Amino acid sequence: MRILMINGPNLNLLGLREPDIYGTQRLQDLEELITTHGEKLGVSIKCLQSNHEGELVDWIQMAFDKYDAILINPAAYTHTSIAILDALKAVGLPAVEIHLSDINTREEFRKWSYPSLYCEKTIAGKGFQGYIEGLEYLVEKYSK
Ligand code: CA2
Repeated sequence: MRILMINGPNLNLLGLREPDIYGTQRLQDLEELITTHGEKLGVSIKCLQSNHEGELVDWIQMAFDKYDAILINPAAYTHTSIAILDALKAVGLPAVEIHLSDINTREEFRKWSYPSLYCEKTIAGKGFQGYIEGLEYLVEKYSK
């Protein structure tokens, strides 16, 4: 099974700013954690991050027939991007939405999520553990 993990804008700053909200670990730590956990589960993980909405859309489109599922934290585009929702719908792969912080207990504008209209699950407020849970969900449900 091949899984594409996509992280959106500003997540390249993980561990460098706002540690009270996003923790002290770096994006590279997250990517290593998920890759290693994927190996234990017998799946391969490709990790991508971009600050650009169109690039995120391109990668979701590219996933069609190359990957079996998508783990995505669209970051701020969660709350604004119909383009990312449309790309997920168009590609039709199983997808889980992850947020490091609990978007339901922060500002009002973070409560709305476009990708949640498509994603099978939204996991928020569990930090890196949320990505592990999302990965395990996809592997348990879709690994052949
Ligand atoms: O909690 C999450 O994972 C978010 O997707 C993170 C986004 C935010 O816009 C969403 O509402 C919730 C922001 C990502 C910013 O990442 C940073 C990481 C370290 C330092 C500064 C920003």
